[in-house]
Amino acid sequence: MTKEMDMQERFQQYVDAENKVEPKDWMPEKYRKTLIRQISQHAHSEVVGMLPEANWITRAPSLRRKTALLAKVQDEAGHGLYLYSSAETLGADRMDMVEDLLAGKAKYSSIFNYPTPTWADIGAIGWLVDGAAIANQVMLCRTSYGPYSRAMVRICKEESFHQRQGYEIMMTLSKGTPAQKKMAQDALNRWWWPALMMFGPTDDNSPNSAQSMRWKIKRKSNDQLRQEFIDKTVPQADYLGLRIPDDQLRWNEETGHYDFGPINWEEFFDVLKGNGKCNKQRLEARQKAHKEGEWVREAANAHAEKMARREKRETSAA
Ligand code: FAQ
Repeated sequence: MTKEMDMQERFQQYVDAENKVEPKDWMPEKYRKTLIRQISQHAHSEVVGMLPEANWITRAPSLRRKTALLAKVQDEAGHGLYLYSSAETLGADRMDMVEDLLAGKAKYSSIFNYPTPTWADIGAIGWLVDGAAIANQVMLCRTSYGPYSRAMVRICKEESFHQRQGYEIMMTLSKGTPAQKKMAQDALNRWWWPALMMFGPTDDNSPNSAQSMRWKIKRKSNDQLRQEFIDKTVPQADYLGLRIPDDQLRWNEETGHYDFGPINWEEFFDVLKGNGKCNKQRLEARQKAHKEGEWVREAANAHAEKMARREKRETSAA
C-alpha cells in the first residue's frame, strides 16, 4: 500500500468514527476541492439570494414587514460571509471565488434565477426556499468539515426565523381578500417546482453525491431531502388552504410519503446553463454592486495598512 493510500484509508476511518476534520488536518485533495466547490457555491447562493427579495424592500406593505425583510436580507449577507470564511480555511482565495461568480464561471442555486413579481413571492420564498434550505442545511450541521458544520448551526437558526417570516406572510394573504388569496396561490404555483429543484438532480444523476456521502460531507441524498421537504410542506399548504400545483401529488399509505409528479429537469439544467428568467439580471446586479463597492474596499485596505504601520511604529518605539 502506498503512503497516500494509507493516509486516505486512515482519513476514511477518522470520518467514519464521526470525528470532525479541521483546517490543519491532512485531507485528500479531492475532499478539499469538493468542499471548496460546495461551500463557495453555497456562499454565492446566499449573496445572489439577496437580490430577488431586495426587490421588495422599498415596496413592503408596512413598516413591520419592511424591517423584517431588511433583517432577513442582511442575514443572508452574513451567511455569505461565514461561508466564504469557511472556504478560506481550506486555502481558497476569497477574491478568486468572487471573481469566478462575477465572470459567470461559478454556480449558485438555480432558485435565485426566478423573478419576484408580487409581494406574495416574498412570502413564498421565505416559506418554500428557506424551508428547502433548512431541510438541506440541518444535515450540513453534521457535515464532517468542522468550520462548515459550525457555520451551519448559526445559519440554520436564522433560516428558521426566515421560514416563519415567509409562512406568516402567506398566512395573512391566504386568510385575506379573494385577491390576496389568489396572489398567494399564484406565488405558490411559481415557486413550488423550482423549490423542489433546489435539492439538485435525482440521486442516479448526481455525480458528486456518492463520494460526498462517503466522506460525510452530505448526510442525506438529494432525493431523500426532497421527499422530506415535500412531506413536511404539503400539510402546511393544506393549513393555508392553498393547492400545491401537482395533480399527481398523493399520500402513499404504503411508503408513508407523498408521491409526486415529474420534475422538469430540462428547465433545471437550462437555468444552470444561464438561461433562466433572471440569470443575466442577477449577474449584472452583482457586477454593478462589486464595481460600486470598489472605493469601500480600497478605503478599508488603506485604513488597515495605516493601522498596521501605526502598530509597527508603536512597537518599535516601546
Ligand atoms: N442549483 O452532484 P450534485 C439558500 C449542481 S442557500 C445550481 O447533486 P452536490 C438560503 C451541483 O453544484 C441555497 N446548481 O451536486 C437563502 C453540481 O455542479 P458541479 C443553496 C446545482 O454538490 C434562502 C451539479 O449540479 N444551498 O437558499 C443545484 O453533491 C433565501 C450536480 O449535482 C446550498 O448550496 C442547484 N439547485 O449537491 C438565501 C447548500 N443542484 O459543482 C437567500 C449546500 C445541484 O459539479 C434567500 N449545497 N447543482 O459543477 C449542497 O447541499 C449541495 O451542493 C447540493 C448539490 C445539494 C445543492
